[in-house]
Amino acid sequence: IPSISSLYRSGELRSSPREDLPTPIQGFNDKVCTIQGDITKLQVDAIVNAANRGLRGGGGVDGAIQRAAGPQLLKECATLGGCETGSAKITGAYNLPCNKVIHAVGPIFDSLEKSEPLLRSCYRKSLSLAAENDCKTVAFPAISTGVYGYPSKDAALAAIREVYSFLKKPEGQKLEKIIFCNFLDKDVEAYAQILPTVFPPT
Ligand code: AR6
Repeated sequence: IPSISSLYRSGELRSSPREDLPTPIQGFNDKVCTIQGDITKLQVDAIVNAANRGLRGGGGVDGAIQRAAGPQLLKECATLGGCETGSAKITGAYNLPCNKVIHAVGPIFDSLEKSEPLLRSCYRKSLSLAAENDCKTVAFPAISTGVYGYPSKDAALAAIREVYSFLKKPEGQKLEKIIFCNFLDKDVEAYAQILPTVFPPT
């Protein structure tokens, strides 16, 4: 497994190396996993949607979630008054097999300096909403890595770090399983490379 610092040196990762690298910890790795496929099929407590600020539906994973949930989801979204970039809101799941949908608004990729705190914030808010609503199993797509243009490896590192910090907090103890549900090979590869550096296998 290449270390995070070797990924920085090779130029594969560009997130700020000044930030403290998480000390790899044993014991949390059974709480995170990755799968490749369609997030709308997952029977979990909550799936996270990569939404837009208007919460008005769209393409990509948002389109897939809206289609599978049925028109009532968009109706509920329309009552929420939108959502800031870096934040998240929760709704019912209607015809989806999960119980709740958490609509997170990731940043349109700009510089890492501007985009990384916003991407991390939408993972943090989503995890808080899950914990507050008793959602113990939560699945995330690779937020912002589609039309919003965030580089996959940088996005994976931001997501994994935020999950790591959240699981260490008291409110994170309620969560039982975080599933990174990737669709494209580039994101599958990014997670395969980075997840074991933060959550090493026992
Ligand atoms: N299951 C899991 N992941 C998926 C699925 C699926 N069914 N379909 C696509 N992905 P994107 P963004 C992956 O573009 O970049 C929408 O129009 C996809 O391969 O859906 O955050 C919204 O309304 C990619 O890795 O979201 C916003 O306007 C990831 O989901 C805007 O796009 C996210 O890609 C948000 O852009």
